[in-house]
Amino acid sequence: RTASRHLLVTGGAGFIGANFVRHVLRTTEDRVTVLDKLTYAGDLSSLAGLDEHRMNLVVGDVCDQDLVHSLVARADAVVHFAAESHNDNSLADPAPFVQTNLVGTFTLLEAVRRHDVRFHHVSTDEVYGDLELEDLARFTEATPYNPSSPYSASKAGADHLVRAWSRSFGVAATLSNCSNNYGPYQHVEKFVPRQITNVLDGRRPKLYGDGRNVRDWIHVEDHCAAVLRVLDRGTIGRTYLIGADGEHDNITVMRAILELMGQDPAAFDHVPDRAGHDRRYAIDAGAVRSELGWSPTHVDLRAGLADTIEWYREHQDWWRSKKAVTEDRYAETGR
Ligand code: NAD
Ligand code: TDX
Repeated sequence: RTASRHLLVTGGAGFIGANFVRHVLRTTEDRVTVLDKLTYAGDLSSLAGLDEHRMNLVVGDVCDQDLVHSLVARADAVVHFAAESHNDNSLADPAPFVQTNLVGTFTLLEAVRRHDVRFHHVSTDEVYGDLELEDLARFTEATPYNPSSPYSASKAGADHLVRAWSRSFGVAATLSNCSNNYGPYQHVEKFVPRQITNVLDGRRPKLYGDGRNVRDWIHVEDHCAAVLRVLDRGTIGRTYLIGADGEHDNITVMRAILELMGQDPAAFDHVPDRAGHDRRYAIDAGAVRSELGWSPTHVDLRAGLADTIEWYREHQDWWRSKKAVTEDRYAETGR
């Protein structure tokens, strides 16, 4: 690994991207340029307080070919987080998912091909579809793709583009598919921060369907450390699955949040289920553990949730302006 690199981080003002930029500045000598469109999901203040000599933000679109080419030409590596990321939004309006997730990834791939730049693509376990609750299987790098939602289909398509550009054009790419993240700077539309901020606001938390859907939770810091590990030591052309053995059903996570916040664990509403709602995700992260020597540090979900609750309590100025708009959007769909 070279001593100091210049990384281009797309989507660096979003949840995982901002945590990644902070992780890189804390643990390496690298410099970072963030390319972010600052959609409803991006927030300048998620990058506040960082060393201006090592991090700069370019506000722009990953689909903007000229801009992407000029930035990629000046980078040693690209880490691609930018995406439309929320399943519910993809059911309401899939268009930006196809545009950003597919055309955006294509635009970056053409640029790294032309300028011969290392590329890491950040993706999701949702490309594999879902597992049965009764099934003991977990997703591996060999699991066939079977996405359910417009979001996961657009991410699956993007993954296929990356693999094709790697194989056909020799682009120096790696991919990672991670399970559900939680932690600071996550938009209040997502499950964990939505319920925490509901409680802080005196609203009742909302559980979709029967709440037995299982997600495999990982703290965002552990995901960021794994992505950096793949960028540094991953084998070119390969896919790595990232997860922290954190399977829990939604109702269990809901009750834990309520208990940790001093509420009655039954004080939530049941709301109509999400269309096409995936039942269970579970990641076998054996390769990233054994081959790359990564392991998660936040292994206790309750402790991680307690820290996250504390963060949202202390950073009301960060989420307050997003909350009303988000809940108005949910109200339109009865959720
Ligand atoms: P997020 O929605 O919080 O952030 C996305 C960021 O991308 C925002 O800052 C937004 O402004 C930016 N963006 C959107 N469209 C853009 C465009 N056209 N050009 C430039 N920037 C644009 O998402 P997140 O949860 O941080 O997810 C980041 C990545 O990680 C995504 O690729 C997602 O698929 C993947 N992922 C997320 C999770 C999870 O649990 N959140 C799990 C696995 C993988
Ligand atoms: O209010 C809610 N109530 C509820 O029961 C919300 C917002 C969600 N849910 C359920 C749906 C899911 O089973 O909680 C679970 C988690 O929901 P989300 O936070 O919307 O995440 P999910 O759909 O699982 O997708 C997430 O993980 C994989 C990210 O949003 C994706 O970007 C990532 O790829």
